[in-house]
Amino acid sequence: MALKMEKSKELFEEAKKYLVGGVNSPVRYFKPYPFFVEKAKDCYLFDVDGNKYIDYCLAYGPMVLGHANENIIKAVKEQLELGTAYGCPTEKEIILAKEVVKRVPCAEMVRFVNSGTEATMSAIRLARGVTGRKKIIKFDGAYHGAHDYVLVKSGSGALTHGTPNSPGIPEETTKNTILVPFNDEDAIKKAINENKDEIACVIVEPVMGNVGCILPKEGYLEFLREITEENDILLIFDEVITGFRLAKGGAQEYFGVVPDIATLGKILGGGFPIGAIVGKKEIMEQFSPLGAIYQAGTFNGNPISITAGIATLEQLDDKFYRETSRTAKILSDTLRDLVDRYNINAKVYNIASMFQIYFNENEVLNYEIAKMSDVERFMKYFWGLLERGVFVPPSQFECCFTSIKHDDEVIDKTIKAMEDVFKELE
Ligand code: HOZ
Repeated sequence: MALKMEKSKELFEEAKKYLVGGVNSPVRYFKPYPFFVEKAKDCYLFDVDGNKYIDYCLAYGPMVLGHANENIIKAVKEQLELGTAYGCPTEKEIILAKEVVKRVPCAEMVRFVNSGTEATMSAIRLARGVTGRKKIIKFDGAYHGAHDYVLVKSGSGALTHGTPNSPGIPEETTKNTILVPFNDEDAIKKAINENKDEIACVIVEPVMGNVGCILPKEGYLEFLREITEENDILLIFDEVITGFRLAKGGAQEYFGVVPDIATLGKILGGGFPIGAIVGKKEIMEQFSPLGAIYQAGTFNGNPISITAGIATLEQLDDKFYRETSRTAKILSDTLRDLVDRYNINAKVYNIASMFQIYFNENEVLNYEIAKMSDVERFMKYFWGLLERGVFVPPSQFECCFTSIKHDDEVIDKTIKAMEDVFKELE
């Protein structure tokens, strides 16, 4: 290995004794061992062996302002002095909720939770409670967090580590989860026809960001909106990744398709744990204490995450969207050029600040096609970049992100690293 990683190796050996697989989330593990981070600033991660990496993983999405953002630090420090959890409401929750409602088209009301997983779990419960129906439709390869309703044919670490259907989930729990391929109108029509009046919701990542970066075909999200409306099925956009990223109002603003419910997370917490369920008033009011659908949590709306969220959204101006989209496009175009120049079987996808290369000869429209990618070649690309100081998520089935701190100098360094890596990719 060209990289000096002795200290990381030592820490990994120690970590394995106490932490399952040496990590606290499977996506963080890669062979032979991951680097251990000492600190992070702007678009850089610094590891315990003194290596510095340009970071395109960005903690799997939240750090769009870069690491250790000054305004967030200042706001959170002030809040720390005032207390970290009250179990009582605060004015700041109203401030952040108002910001969310102002930006996100479907959001008339908000419930803050602590992770994207909690958000999708509660959103599905809400949809089932409101409609009185049990079945849900989910897309093959979509990842909506690590809870039982949705951990079937799932993406992200579950796919990377070869367990898209997790043992430990009773089939009774997932027998009501109907799976269909993404971007396939006939498949979902068929599923709806075969389960008439039984489906509570369709849950979809408008851009599939947990199996790489799969874009919806033109008109596909509009089609989902129409077919769900026609069949009194609630449409849930899981915008944990796309929320506040594709546009101020997320994918629903970007594509002009407004769901009934949306789930948010990642960017919303500015690097602190958060999730949110948002939606139309008459739906959201079915949550307890107004309605009977129970949803609760000691740290829901905790003042630290809320403070960081306010300080984050304040900084997401037009320049932020313009710049993060511009840099992600430059890198995507670079990869496409390199694919052509070296005649590599690969496809590159990009939208706003998201991008990914698939080592795959086919257009990647869904999970089945994504799975045909050459993951060994991807890991060669990953290591080539890492050895040159560029960190992309260590899986073919994750997505890269740019932050506002990825300036032209950083992008040029990345391009140089990509060019060098492609020279070695056979
Ligand atoms: N959505 C993230 C990865 N695609 C989750 C990160 C994790 O599992 O740790």
